[in-house]
Amino acid sequence: MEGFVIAVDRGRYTCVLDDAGPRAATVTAMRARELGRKSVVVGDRVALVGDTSGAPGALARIVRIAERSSVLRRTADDDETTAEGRLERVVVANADQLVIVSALADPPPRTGFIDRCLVAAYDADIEPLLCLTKADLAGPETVLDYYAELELPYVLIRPDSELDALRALLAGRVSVMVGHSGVGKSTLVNRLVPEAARAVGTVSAIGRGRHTSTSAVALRLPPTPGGDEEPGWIIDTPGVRSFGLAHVSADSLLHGFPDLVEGTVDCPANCPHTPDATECGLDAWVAAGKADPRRLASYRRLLASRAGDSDPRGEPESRGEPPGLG
Ligand SMILES: Nc1nc2c(ncn2[C@@H]2O[C@H](COP(=O)(O)OP(=O)(O)OP(=O)(O)O)[C@@H](O)[C@H]2O)c(=O)[nH]1
Ligand SMILES: [Mg+2]
Repeated sequence: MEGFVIAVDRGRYTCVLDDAGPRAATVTAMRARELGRKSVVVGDRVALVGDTSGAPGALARIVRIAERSSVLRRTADDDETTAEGRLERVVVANADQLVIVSALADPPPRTGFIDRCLVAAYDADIEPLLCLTKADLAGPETVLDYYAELELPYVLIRPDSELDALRALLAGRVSVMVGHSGVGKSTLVNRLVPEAARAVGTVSAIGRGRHTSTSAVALRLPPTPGGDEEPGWIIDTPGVRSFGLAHVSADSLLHGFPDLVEGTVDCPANCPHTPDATECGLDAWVAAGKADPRRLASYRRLLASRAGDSDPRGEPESRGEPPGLG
């Protein structure tokens, strides 16, 4: 039987069988020995044998993982010469859309983090969507101004807002939400999928969430009125503090900055684009008003963090991660 992995918990994989209706029981499975060390993650399409009845206590086995159409990865650190930098986590497989969730306040938006997510999205060939939550608390102008040069689709969310625009963007696709803890990912999932009943947390006084969600879960979106195609899936993930990019080559980092790409056409061969690269075309590009100097600064912070020159997060955040992601 073919299935789709919707949750992973301590060696047990929750799967839905293809062609099973939305009300069908889920199948609990373990990995078969023949998978070797290959990890199974949420979003994987798998082949199952054994007891796939979904009855209480039934246990199936995952014997094969289908080739993945995309793999969203992050590392614990940016520097691949360190153990942390080599610790790579696959966040999800087969996502078509990365929903970068950022609150406009409480916790405040961090464009450095969003930039990292964009790099990861373009690198994995997953389309990005910026989802700005808590629009009832602050306006989106500063964030949108920063991305003005990019054709980055976005949605604004407030507690009472209609979700039609977001639903239309999610329809028929596998979308994964990423963002800091407390930005409202699970709150939004609960609004999109009322029976999801994902736990939501409170944001502490210093503006940091408490990592309410501890593992990734895929939820089937309700059918769109009149639509008879597969309505799509939304994957809620635990909040992350950082989005390490050690797995992305220095050249590929630039893909996360499409507004800067054209500024590098006159660079000498093998230009590192760093501030000390005197012939780098990016300084002139920004001086001519073709891109926002803050975007160039963000790109160069990422370049520097790979070399271990600065705080890999580029942001004043402490280390440490909640368990369970990836
Ligand atoms: N004012 C306001 N509060 C919101 C909004 N969306 C979510 N919240 C609140 O923000 C808090 C955190 O929401 P969660 O949905 O748990 O955040 P999360 O991103 O899932 O957090 P983790 O699971 O820890 O990663 C809750 O108290 C929500 O009620 C919003 O649009 N406006
Ligand atoms: Mg959550």
